[in-house]
Amino acid sequence: MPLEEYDDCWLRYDRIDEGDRPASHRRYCQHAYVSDGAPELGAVRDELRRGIGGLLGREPHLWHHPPRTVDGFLAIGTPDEMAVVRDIVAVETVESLADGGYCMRTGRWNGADCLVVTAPTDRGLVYGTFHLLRLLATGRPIDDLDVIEEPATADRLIDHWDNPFRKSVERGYAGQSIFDWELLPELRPRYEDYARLLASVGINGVVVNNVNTQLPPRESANPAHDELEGWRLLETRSLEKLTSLAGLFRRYGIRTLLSVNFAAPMRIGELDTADPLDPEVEAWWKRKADELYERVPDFGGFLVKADSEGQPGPYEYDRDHVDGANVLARALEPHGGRVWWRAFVYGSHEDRAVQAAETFAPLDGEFHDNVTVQIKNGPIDFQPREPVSTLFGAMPETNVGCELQITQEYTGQGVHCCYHVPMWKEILEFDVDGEGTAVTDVLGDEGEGIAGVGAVGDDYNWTGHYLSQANLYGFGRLAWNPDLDAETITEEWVRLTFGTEPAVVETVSDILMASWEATIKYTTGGLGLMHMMDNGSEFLENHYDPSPEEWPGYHGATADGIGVDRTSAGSGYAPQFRDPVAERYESVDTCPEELLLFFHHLPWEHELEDGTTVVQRLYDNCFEGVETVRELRADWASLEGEIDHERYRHTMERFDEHVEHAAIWRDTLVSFFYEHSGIPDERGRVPRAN
Ligand code: GCV
Repeated sequence: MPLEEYDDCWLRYDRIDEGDRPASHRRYCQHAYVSDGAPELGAVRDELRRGIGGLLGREPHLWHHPPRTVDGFLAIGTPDEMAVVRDIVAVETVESLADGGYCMRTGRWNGADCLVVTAPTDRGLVYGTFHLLRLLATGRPIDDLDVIEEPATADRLIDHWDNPFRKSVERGYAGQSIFDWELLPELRPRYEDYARLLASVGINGVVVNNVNTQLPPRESANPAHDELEGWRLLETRSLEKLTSLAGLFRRYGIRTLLSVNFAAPMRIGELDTADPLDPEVEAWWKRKADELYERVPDFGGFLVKADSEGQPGPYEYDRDHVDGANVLARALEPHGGRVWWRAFVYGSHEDRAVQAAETFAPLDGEFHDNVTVQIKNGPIDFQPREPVSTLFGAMPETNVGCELQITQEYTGQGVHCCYHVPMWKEILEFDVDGEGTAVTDVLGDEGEGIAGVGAVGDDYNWTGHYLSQANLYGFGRLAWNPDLDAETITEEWVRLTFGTEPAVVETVSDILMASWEATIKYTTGGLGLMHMMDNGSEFLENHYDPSPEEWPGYHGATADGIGVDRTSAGSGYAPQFRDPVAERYESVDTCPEELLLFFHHLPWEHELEDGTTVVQRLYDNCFEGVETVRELRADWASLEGEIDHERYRHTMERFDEHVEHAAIWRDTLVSFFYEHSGIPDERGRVPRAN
């Protein structure tokens, strides 16, 4: 009986029949010569055993020296460790690659065919190995390879919103946290498999605890939130636990980071202030950083939510975010650590959309080099669709990071199928200055990166919904290479997860690709409305059901129209963009329809480009969204017998609930639109009052 049971996700390595796979797989993969030394190379060997053993039915013979009598072998190592890789890939080519980059090339050496995987760093060898195994698992030939890969952005992080000691996960829909801080430093087998999943898609950092490190003083806080103790992870007695986890992640090239509490010098230390300009506070952070690095030499750094939703910050001392971030940065700097300082602030402006840029843009250029300002993709909060944050174009002199949400807080949580990759593509490709500078270009330098709010929990299937695993996979692949198109990532995930049968690949891919648009339609009506989810009586259980009446400030519905004026005549979000982007949003005529009501308050009968009125389009979209979900359910049903029963059945149950819940959304929204507008649906689908 295994210690723990859980799904293999996309690292299944199911045996492929000899006749169904290219001959090159066996030719190059029966013998492998892997250098040793670094912990990452142990991970490489283990993965080759698992992967090749599973896919080909026999583990490779692992050589310590290059085989002389074998024609066809795999060699994995850095150029300075292996003559064979130096002879097949020029050293300068390898050395020019960014950390994490790698080359894979076939060639001849000593009269034998061989395939080399090489990289300037051991972490790159891990990524190269996973890439090779991905080719094998998806049935691609490997006899003529010439691949050079490097990550588009330096840091690719998963931010866990896990509450240590409680084991709960804020906005987690897959059970409790996989991290057991009571048990640590003892390690669970699951941690290693988690590290493998992350490394296989190029993730190189994990923040292990929630940005909410203490109870925020909210009226609606529930008892589950009362004991948030993430701040305790900085205590000396917790560091042994962190050390053990960090050692495990290190083997897969992943650095460990912590969310810290800005008031730690008071909560953990004996100080009576956390004022960032107080010399004793400065000294406290330095001592703490030294202590941490003594145990975890490759510690990644701190993530901080300050002066946001009740978390402490520099404002209490009349200091600003620069003062706050820089004191931590100075402590981490000698050790190569980084501060990820979140720009998620709201509460002081009537329209929260404008606040982050008003607060942070004036501070551009003042943050230390080892500070990254971490910006949520949009100005509100991970809505099904919202415009891109203006901050990406407003801090040219600052390292910035983009925060995306993998977990589906506002997109159906653990029940709805909503694939985020097409949304992330739209965000990452957004042209911030109208001159072709995409969000990804802004994230390209050293010290910049992408963080995804994690989705995994202790459930058998990791993410609550089997299809949500695709969001974790897709996040990693896009963070590595934002130029990959959504279809490629999707097909790759489906083939790895459900096998290569064409009908299955096509059906599952189509379901995923259609799901986000459908979610937008029934949860917002499209046209740029958002945040019509319930606030709930239970803080952690909200944002699932529809409740548009609760949020007049977000949708702006009145008897005469709907939408919020965020132009220069309104709250001023549109003019925070750089021209010509600002101009495009400013005018009703040029604002893209999918964001129209985010930027403009318009009469219900305002005519859209095709002559449909606003209210009619909202009705139509709500109905269409639910119709699509019904079709997705039917498509999934067609897979019965084509995939294993457990995953078929579980996902089918989710679709049953998804269809029902999407219809509740539709009925609530169309009734709401009808009640405010008084205009009936011209197609006679009479809205039902709730
Ligand atoms: C971690 C939203 C979420 C909170 C989350 C917060 C944040 O408000 O609902 O659960 O807290 O964003 O990103 O800090």
